[in-house]
Amino acid sequence: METHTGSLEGRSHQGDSTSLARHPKGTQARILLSSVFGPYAQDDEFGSRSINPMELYHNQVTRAQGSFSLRMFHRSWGIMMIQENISAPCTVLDFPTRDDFARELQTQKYDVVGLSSIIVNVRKVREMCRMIRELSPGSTIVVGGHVAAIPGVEKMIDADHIVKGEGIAWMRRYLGEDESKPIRHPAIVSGMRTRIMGIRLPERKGATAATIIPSVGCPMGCNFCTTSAFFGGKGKFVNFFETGDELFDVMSRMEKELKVKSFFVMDENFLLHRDRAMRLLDRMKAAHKSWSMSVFASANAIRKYTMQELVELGVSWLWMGLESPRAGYSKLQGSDTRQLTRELREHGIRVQGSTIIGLEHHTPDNIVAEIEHAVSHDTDFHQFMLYTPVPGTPLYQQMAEEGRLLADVDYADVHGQFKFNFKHAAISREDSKRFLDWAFWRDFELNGPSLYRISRTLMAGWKRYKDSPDTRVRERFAREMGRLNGIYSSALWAMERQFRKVDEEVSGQIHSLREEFRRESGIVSRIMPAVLGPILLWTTRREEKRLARGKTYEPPTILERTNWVEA
Ligand code: B12
Ligand code: SF4
Repeated sequence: METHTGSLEGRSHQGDSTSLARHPKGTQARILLSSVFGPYAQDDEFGSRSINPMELYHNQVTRAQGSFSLRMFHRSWGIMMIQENISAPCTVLDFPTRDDFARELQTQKYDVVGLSSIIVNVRKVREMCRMIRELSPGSTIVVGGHVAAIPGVEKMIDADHIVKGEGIAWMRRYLGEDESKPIRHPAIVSGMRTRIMGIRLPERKGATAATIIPSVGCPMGCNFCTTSAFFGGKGKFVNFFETGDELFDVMSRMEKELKVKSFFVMDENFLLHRDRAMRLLDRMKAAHKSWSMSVFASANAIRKYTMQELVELGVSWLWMGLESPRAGYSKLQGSDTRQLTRELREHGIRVQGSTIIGLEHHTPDNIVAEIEHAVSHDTDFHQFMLYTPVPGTPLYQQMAEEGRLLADVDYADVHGQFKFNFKHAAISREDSKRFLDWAFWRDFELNGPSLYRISRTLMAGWKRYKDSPDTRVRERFAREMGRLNGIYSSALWAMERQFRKVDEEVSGQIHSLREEFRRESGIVSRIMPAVLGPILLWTTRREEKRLARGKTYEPPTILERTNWVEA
């Protein structure tokens, strides 16, 4: 395993060199690993922001889509990975409230409390360190995750160790364990509490994909990319599973444990490692696995595969950067991303585009055209983010040297969904938010709800592959189509009616797709919309009203113990 860990010194009176640090109790030490406290979707003095909820889609992808927005939560996988790979008694506390956190510190005795955070939540980390000192003064405080990249963070929070980069190896070393032992992957259900159109979808075992984390970091090293920078930067990354064989074994284990056939592969650029992916495909073919996979990949990495290879691999959802071709990122080199997106969708691969607003060459005169270009990809989902120099990245370094970082911006607002944190040559801070908001709105107005778009892509895939000679491929599309039969065809019925208010033309397109569903699918899909459609229309409208009144959603608090013995 290639690792890149480093450290900043913690409290000066402790004064140890973190890379040499060892806990005296070794694997007997009792460990608490916690994410930062909620609630998240509100404005408060600890840096929570109502526009920054603990949700992926609603935060940065479908946030302008009102009641059609896809709502769900994801666990804190970093601390789950660490917990699974140490033999000390360990508790993971995910999404606690401050009271939950205080109670856990008071009712259990912990030798080590590890906090995981990203930069926006640094003030919560400061408060949690304060609480630990007060409520559990004997505990050693370890802080990890992206928050560690803030320059001078050791002066902002009262921690003993601040760990930059990969944390499993660090924690193993700290507890005196063999850090080169193979990584054991925890069983992770990728999402929870999914809501669409005002209803919470039932949670059946196996219905939600398993998350697989093959590696962290990305060797492409784009200048703004915080995950690439945090795990070593250009040319570097940390592989947890080097080979296709190892990945196949992990996925087979997850298939058994979680009863899943679909996987959310959390790797910044999964398709870049072609040998690993192709070996995985060989094993899948040999074992007749008709799995589906959601992956992140850059356009140049996708181009290394034929459509047939992608379909056989089971790639069913792809997250891809669509930065302006004028920005000159090497990951886009030689790609016509519009044509690529169209082609992928024709093969049933749902595309999530990601576009950066406020690149150096953007001006008030050209930004509208650039957004129109992005939106014209007609991807299934579209994420928009402000160009943001984030501590730890080459871009941050460059902006600091050029004196362009704005001094008075709170870290809680440096998340790419609010306003610039730097001086742009042509676009003002206020306008940055206006353009960003407009991009989300324009994508929704022109292309319709993402829920409709994914149904359309799936239909294209189904029509193309329903008679495929490859049984693995055929089975996968039948499975995915089967899932759409009931609830999605009813959702289309409700969407068609509700969207008439926004755009008649899109509503008409939804109607045509619904007709296609009627023709292509079974009896369920013909009858169900008549019953469930009106109910969904009612829940959709109820949800619109709730959202207008300021309704937000919070993840549940989760507590999990491993190797546990009561103290
Ligand atoms: C899943 C995810 C989420 C989930 C929730 C995660 C959670 N429960 O907190 C959701 C979707 C809700 C989310 C939301 C947001 N996210 Co997010 N998210 C991710 C994502 C895609 C995966 C994280 C992950 O699990 N990675 C894999 C694990 C293994 O890596 P890891 O978490 O970094 O953990 C390793 C090390 O950091 C370290 N470590 C971590 N914790 C600890 C603790 C200790 C004690 C130690 C020793 C070590 C350690 O060891 C781990 C193993 O090596 C990352 C991108 C990425 N590829 O990492 C972005 C990312 C973390 N998110 C990011 C951002 C900015 C956000 C948002 C602000 C949204 C936005 N506008 O972009 C919101 C914030 C919400 C909020 N209110 O806090 C940024 C963070 C930037 C930064 N430098 O701080 C990232 C890096 C994406 C990016 N490239 O910009 N996110
Ligand atoms: S290709 Fe994507 S993940 Fe890799 S460095 Fe660039 S932005 Fe980051």
